[in-house]
Amino acid sequence: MGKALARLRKGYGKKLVSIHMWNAWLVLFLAVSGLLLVGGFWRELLGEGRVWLKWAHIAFGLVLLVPVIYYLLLAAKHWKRLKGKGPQKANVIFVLILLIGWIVSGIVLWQFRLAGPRAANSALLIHDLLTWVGLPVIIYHSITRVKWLKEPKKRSIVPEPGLESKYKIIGESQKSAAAQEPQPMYSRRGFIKVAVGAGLAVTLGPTFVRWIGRSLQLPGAAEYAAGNANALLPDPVPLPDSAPPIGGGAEGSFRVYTVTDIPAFDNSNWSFTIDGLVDQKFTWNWEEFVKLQREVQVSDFHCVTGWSVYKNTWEGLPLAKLLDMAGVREQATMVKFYSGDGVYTDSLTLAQARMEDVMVAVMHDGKPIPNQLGGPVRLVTPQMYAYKSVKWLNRIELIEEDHVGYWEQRGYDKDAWLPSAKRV
Ligand SMILES: Nc1nc2c(c(=O)[nH]1)N[C@H]1C(S)=C(S)[C@@H](COP(=O)(O)O)O[C@H]1N2
Ligand SMILES: [Mo]
Repeated sequence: MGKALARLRKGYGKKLVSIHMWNAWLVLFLAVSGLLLVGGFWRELLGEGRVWLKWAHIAFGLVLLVPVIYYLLLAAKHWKRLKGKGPQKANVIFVLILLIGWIVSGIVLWQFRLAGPRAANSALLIHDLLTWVGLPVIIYHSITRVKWLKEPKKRSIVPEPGLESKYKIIGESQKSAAAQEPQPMYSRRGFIKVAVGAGLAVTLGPTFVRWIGRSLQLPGAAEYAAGNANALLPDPVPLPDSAPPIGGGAEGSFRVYTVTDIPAFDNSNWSFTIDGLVDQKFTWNWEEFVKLQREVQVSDFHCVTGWSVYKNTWEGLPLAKLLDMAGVREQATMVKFYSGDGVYTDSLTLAQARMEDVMVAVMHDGKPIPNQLGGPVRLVTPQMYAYKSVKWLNRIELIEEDHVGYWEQRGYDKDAWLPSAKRV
């Protein structure tokens, strides 16, 4: 009877140790892959590999459910063992909230199409926030609790004596040394903990503060306008619907995305061309371009990574009107968009391009679009994710064959429709 119980308890301790180990490796992989995925620098460097990394991140994130569920099955028992150990209980709860929060928000981000933009938006914030809180804690935990710093009796996962040799936590020599003179061991541990904590605070602190700043108070319209490096004259004069904006002013903030340096334009280096399979090709300079008849629309703007800006009042040229001006030839099937950054492109089918809300936008909420946000002219495709919204748009080409855009070459879905879109 006693033996059976010992075997049972032995198996249980072993299980906890292996759950902890699997969990640690998974979280390490997820942290590294996650940081590579968000880093703008790595985005470009990874190229096509980014797609694989994203899928691996999602797949291993789902695998993380295994140790979590497995632990939850053993939790009642572990909980009894932690009786009286308040800090360790708090620790377990913290880790569970962290892991479950990561998994749930990760699933929403993975299934952003089903979840819709608002849910994806919150999930992104939660996923990031948990990373910012959780990662430093985990790094601290891994460094300060490495085996040689640990005294066996203080471990929260205590294998039975028989397992001690198998999951060796502290070498024999160290163990006896610790037993003989515990004082220096403590102070060294204490010192290392403080050092690691300070190191993390110094290295991660500033980035964290910047992230909070960016998430909670992204630059507003006024700040972007102040930083606008475009110098195009004359300023376009807003239509009555634009100023004040009939949408009441955009809600939310744009995150500046670019795959190149942010370009700036003036009258000497800016022009707008529509060419390819058209009856009449046009090239306008700025003075000519601002004279073309504009219209106003209010629409939401959704980035596929989860953030949105609602109720934008855009003023510009409906793409369908531009296409009609140029006269689309019979053979044309696709519309290709070029950015003045010289790198970014995307395309729409003719039917998509002719949707009434697809706009070559010149103004946002009654003001010229600043260069950080793609001004003087950007494409707006309210029913699709914003990677279709080519910034610094300066050329539209009618083509016969398909064109795979910048992010689509790098794995974004060719199908950029929002869940709510009326597909054409
Ligand atoms: N030229 C160019 N256009 C672009 C991008 C880019 O990197 N370069 N990013 C796209 C993506 S993924 C998004 S979400 C929006 C972001 O627009 P914003 O930078 O004005 O917020 O621009 C889209 N158009
Ligand atoms: Mo995006």
